[in-house]
Amino acid sequence: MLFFNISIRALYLVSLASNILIMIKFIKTLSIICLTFICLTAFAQKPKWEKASFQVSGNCEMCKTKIEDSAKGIEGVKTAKWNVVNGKMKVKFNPELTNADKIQETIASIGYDTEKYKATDVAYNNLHYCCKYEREQ
Ligand SMILES: [Cu+2]
Repeated sequence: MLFFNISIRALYLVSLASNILIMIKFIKTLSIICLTFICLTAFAQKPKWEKASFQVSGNCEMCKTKIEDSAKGIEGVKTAKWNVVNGKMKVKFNPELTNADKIQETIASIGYDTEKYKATDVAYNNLHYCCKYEREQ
C-alpha cells in the first residue's frame, strides 16, 4: 500500500512536471507568435510623409528633369515637382530617411542654386548653355 502511494505520488509529480514543461513550451510559442506579429505590424507601417517647398533657380524643361531626378534619386524621396515658371520646388519625403536640407544640398551639387545652398561655380559652369540661369550675385 505504501509503495502504491509512493508510485501514485511519483506519477503525479511526473505529470505535473510535464504539464509545466508543456506550459513553458506553450508560453514560448505564444511569445514568438506575439513578437512576429509585433515585428510584422511595425514593418508594415507606412512612413509618414513630410512635405517641403523651396525655391530652386533654373530655366527650362531640361532643368526641370534634372532637378526633379536629382531629388527623386535620394533615398526616402517620394515625389519631387519643380515649377518651371516660378522656380518653386515641392517635395514629399520620408523624414526618417532624409530631410529638406539634404534635398537642397543634392540639387545644388548638380549646379542649381536653392534657397539654402548655392551651387559651386564648377557645377554651375557644367550646366548646358541653355540652362545657365541668371545668378544672383
Ligand atoms: Cu535648363
